[in-house]
Amino acid sequence: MPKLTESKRLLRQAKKRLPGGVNSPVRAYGSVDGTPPFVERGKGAFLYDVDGNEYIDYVGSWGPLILGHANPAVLRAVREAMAKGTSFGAPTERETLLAEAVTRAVPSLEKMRMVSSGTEAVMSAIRLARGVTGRDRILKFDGCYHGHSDGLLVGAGSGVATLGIPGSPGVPEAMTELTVLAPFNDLDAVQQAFERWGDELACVLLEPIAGNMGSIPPVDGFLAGLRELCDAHGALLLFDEVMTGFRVAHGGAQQLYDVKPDLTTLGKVVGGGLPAAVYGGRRDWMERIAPEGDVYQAGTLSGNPLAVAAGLETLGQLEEPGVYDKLSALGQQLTSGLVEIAKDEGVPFTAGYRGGMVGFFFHPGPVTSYADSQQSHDARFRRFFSAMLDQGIYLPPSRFEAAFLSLAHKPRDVARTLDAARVAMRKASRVD
Ligand code: HOZ
Repeated sequence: MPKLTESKRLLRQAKKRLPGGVNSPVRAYGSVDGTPPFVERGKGAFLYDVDGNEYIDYVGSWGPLILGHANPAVLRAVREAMAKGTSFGAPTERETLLAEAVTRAVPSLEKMRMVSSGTEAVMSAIRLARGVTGRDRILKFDGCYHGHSDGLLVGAGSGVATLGIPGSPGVPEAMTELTVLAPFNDLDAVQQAFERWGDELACVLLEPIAGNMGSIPPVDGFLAGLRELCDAHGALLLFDEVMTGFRVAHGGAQQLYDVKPDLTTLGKVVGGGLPAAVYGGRRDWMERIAPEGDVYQAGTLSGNPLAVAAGLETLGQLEEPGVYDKLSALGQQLTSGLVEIAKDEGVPFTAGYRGGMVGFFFHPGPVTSYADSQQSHDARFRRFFSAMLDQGIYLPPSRFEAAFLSLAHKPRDVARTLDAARVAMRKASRVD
């Protein structure tokens, strides 16, 4: 591991007041047996910790930082907004401008509501789906993660998968009884669920490219098949694009796979590194949201002017031509390089990317479900992760998280990462 003396001290101190010393579980490095570097600052593709170590960052604050750290124009926009006040709890023009930028990129969001986190966006979208259909059950997929609201902590990925928590105490069974679970990419299982619960299902909810059990794309026809089943049974199709929105393509996974959901949630990139998220969809359904309609949802910091300024500047930069080609080229360079190295070292391994979202598994592949992703070799991952960190490469500290590229990454950063991967893969190959 790199020298982390000060980080260790800060972690000890933090643990006295914060569970695990952190404010979100995976950050504690529990599953990689290490000390999380305490961050001092970030710039572009790089992170710097309090011990003076530099890292090429492939976490990007878990997705929002598609322009890299401390993008000068984003900082300027936030500073200018901040000078006028940090929160009003009253409408501002920029909220409409941000909504217009979202609709330009993702036309299925004809109307939307801004909230502060992905968790909030998904739980509100589900409320709307239940409100418009008059049905209570929802269907979600094993290993997909949609934030930490009660009814969604069933078969959840991300930290729940990382820590191997089967279900969380504090979540009453009554809250999860209405959640029907199906394996990701298994259309037959969804068909069966519809046969059993068809007229009770308000929505089918999924990350169209799963990103919280590693990164797993939909198999051919899966999303289109869900669309058909939802239409046939009067359920809404809800895409959680908190991770994939503005990340895998300008119009998200729904653009990439040409499948139009009824409702969509966005987060991460849409807030440009500040807390903002969105849920929205068909105009007439969104008009059921209060005050236009009867489905209630509200928030003091919703549409916060600093987050809106950061989001607006970020989405503006993402309208430039060639942006997603650039991210894809980096994704291609990184994943094909990793696969090549693993092959040289005789390590069963598979990797893939969509735009700036990257996934890799210590598994021969294909990986199409949570069950497959759980077979990814944990000890090899941990050895690889530590050896990469040692060499200044900052990867997500869990085999169940996606990695992210930014427009600040350069091909030479990826080349340096692959040099480090050669050493790390050799170490991973020695693990049984
Ligand atoms: N659940 C987040 C990743 N999928 C982690 C968020 C964080 O730790 O900041």
